[in-house]
Amino acid sequence: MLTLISATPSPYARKNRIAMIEKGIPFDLQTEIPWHSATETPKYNPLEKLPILIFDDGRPPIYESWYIQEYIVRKYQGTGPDLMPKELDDQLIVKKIQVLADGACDAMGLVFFETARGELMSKEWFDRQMRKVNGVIKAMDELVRENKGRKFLVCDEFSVADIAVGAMLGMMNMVETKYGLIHWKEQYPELRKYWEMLESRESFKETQPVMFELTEKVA
Ligand SMILES: N[C@@H](CCC(=O)N[C@@H](CS)C(=O)NCC(=O)O)C(=O)O
Repeated sequence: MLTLISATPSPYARKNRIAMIEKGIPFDLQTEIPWHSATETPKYNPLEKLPILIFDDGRPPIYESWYIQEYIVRKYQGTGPDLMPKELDDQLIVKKIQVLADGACDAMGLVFFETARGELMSKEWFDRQMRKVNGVIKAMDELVRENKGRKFLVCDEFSVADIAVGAMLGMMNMVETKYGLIHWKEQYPELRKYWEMLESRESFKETQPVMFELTEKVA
């Protein structure tokens, strides 16, 4: 049996959870707060980050969400949907979309900890990260509009690119609802429609992000 170390708000772990649910791969979920001292993440990953996929047969654990997606897609080819187009050029487009979606999540993570610094918060740093977030959201909206009514981003087939963008927008929705830091849904109605279509899938419904409260000082 596989175990995924995950956190309830993590868009990264959500991607892996969605991919495994879509493919019908059974796994146990180990939910943690990676910022707290009780986390098991350093035991498995020197970067001390989740998601981490643990095997029960002695194989070393793997980490980094895009790498886990790669593992799921390649090792479970033939189990459930491919989640990856057949042609190399299309695969490379999928990976480029993943880079942007993950980068937006990284920038929003930095914003989150910057705002926690209170008076020490750097407005320049905050604005720089928000530019990245808004830039990626705009680029994703362009992609959806260029797609002209096709349901999914690459080859009109559901893939890990859609999972990455959906998880990223889910994070942005949570941030918008809880902190009001961004307002993308009114600005980009087409992107919103695409995101809502993704969120209506069972795998997305089962993995709704939920923010946790940090009780230990992190930054
Ligand atoms: N690039 C990594 C990012 C993972 C990441 O930032 N995870 C957060 C939780 S959402 C974490 O574990 N942070 C703990 C830390 O950075 O110390 C991935 O895609 O897996």
